[in-house]
Amino acid sequence: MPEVTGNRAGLKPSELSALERVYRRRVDPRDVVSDELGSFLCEVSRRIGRQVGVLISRQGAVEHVFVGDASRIVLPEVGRLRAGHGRFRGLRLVHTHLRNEALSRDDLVDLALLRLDLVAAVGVNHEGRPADLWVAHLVPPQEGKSPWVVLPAQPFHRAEVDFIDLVSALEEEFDRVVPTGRATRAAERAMLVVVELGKLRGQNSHGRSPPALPTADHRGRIWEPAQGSQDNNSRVHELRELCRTAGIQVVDVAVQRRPEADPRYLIGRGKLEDVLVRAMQYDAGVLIFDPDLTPGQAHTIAAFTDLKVIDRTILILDIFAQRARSRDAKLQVELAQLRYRLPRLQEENPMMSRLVGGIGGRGPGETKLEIGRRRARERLHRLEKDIEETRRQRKGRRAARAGRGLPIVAIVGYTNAGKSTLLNGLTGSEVLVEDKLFATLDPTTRRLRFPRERELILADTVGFIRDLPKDLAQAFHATLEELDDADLLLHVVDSADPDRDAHIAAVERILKDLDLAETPRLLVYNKADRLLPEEKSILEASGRNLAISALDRKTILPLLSAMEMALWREGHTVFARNPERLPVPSRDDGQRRA
Ligand SMILES: Nc1nc2c(ncn2[C@@H]2O[C@H](COP(=O)(O)OP(=O)(O)OP(=O)(O)O)[C@@H](O)[C@H]2O)c(=O)[nH]1
Ligand SMILES: [Mg+2]
Repeated sequence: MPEVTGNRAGLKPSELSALERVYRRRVDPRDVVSDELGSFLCEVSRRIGRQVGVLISRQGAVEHVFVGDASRIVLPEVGRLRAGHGRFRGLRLVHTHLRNEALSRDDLVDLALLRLDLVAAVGVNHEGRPADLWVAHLVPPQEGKSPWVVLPAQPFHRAEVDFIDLVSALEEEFDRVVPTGRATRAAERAMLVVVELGKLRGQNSHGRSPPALPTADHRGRIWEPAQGSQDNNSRVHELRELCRTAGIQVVDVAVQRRPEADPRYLIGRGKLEDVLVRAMQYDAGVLIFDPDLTPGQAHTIAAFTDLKVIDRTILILDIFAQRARSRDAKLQVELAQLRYRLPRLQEENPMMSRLVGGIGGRGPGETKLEIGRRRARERLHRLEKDIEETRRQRKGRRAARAGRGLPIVAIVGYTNAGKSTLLNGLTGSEVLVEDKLFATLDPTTRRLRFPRERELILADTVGFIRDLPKDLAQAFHATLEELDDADLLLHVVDSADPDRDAHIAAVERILKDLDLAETPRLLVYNKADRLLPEEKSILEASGRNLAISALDRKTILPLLSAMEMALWREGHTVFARNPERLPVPSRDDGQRRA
């Protein structure tokens, strides 16, 4: 005989065995609950002064019997993991309410999160008999509408709810609104949770309020009136792009502003419940948070739900893991993943155990991520050693290259700005170009020959992103060290991106962190073909900006001259970082300089 669970403490053996016998009862599938069962539950509830609940299957069998206290009941663990198919769990909750009170918020949240067929409360009257029947069921998602419908209370013995009719009508309706036969699995369907902390409405990211009317500032930039959620929009947009790159379908976005993060859940608990309910409605299998979760938040949220819980950094790491091709890149990504995960690897961390495989849990190559703390630490040390080794090798290669005395020009910039396209355009190469974030992980270098036997080395680099995850920045430091040797940086900007200025600022910040603030650079406004002519002329007005289209070779010519000018000013090589390096022999000056 299955057990009665919940708040059993202090119940008499006779009361317990009466409750156990409930498992033998059957209910007509058409009834929400039979008269007999309803009456019995009320009677016992009254006697023990606690709520009593049952979960009933579609066939009318009692699957669980459990006990609460006078005003609440906690459902047994029925496994919140979504069943393979079908929208509802095939179980309904029927429980008693000792003061004949209406369904509580807890009841409704349980209904939604467990995807119950419906939830019903049988009110107990002062004689211990059924008073009213309170019923609620889920409805398909509709913007601005609550996810459930609470039916008006009906006197228990005259209640008219045909359970089978109701549930089949609901299933049909859900299928119409959110078809189950869609291409993506729940595991690839995500709900985004974006939280903006500590900012007041109308302030931009620097805490300054832009003027109320569109005005041009001293640099000719147009300030739009404050949009309020402008900053959020760009964050949501970027998170969506990351999802697209990772192959995740975004089904819904929740945005919350709050003065500070909730220490336990990042967003408040009530908001988290709302998010989970919506995720259920849209059949999402993944929650993605931005900003990143602390290890503690990740743990508590994951314990709250069976959805996969990840954050922006895990998502970026996941993309990197998918894209890493060379041994170097794979080592670096794995190191970054381990560094991020180690503090989150607690004993039985539900977040981690659920991360194994699939989105957020993909490692580069064959690596498994489900390792324990000790193994993780060992692996980390091993990786650090290996990376140090490859770093030495690279250093050797770089020294050899430097020995050849060619100036080095590195293409840097925000991800998807068109860096690889520009490398291809300049050198006629065919480096992978994609309209996705982080297409390039492995730096490519090419030689570029100018007339007059001038030659340089052009290096493509990994794209930057706002709030570049620290672990990732560290792991890629080795690759980015190549930038240390650069004589000139081409900072490529997607000029048609509405977040252009924020991207420029993010790149500048990262360059500064990498100690490259002093390296000469050319700001290259790419994708000018996507600009309106007047926008283009505003950009070019300063005279120093280059507006090009990397796809169109003839627009690149001025950039070539600018590079030549910067490196061989007046026919002399100007080596920014390594003035001691051997110069390029060139016919017109004939002499060698030291
Ligand atoms: N319209 C237009 N599209 C461009 C231009 N340059 C690049 N693109 C497109 O922008 C997308 C990204 O180009 P990539 O060269 O891969 O960009 P990237 O900066 O190397 O990106 P990551 O390596 O991912 O950081 C591709 O779809 C390109 O075709 C341009 O001048 N005009
Ligand atoms: Mg690239």
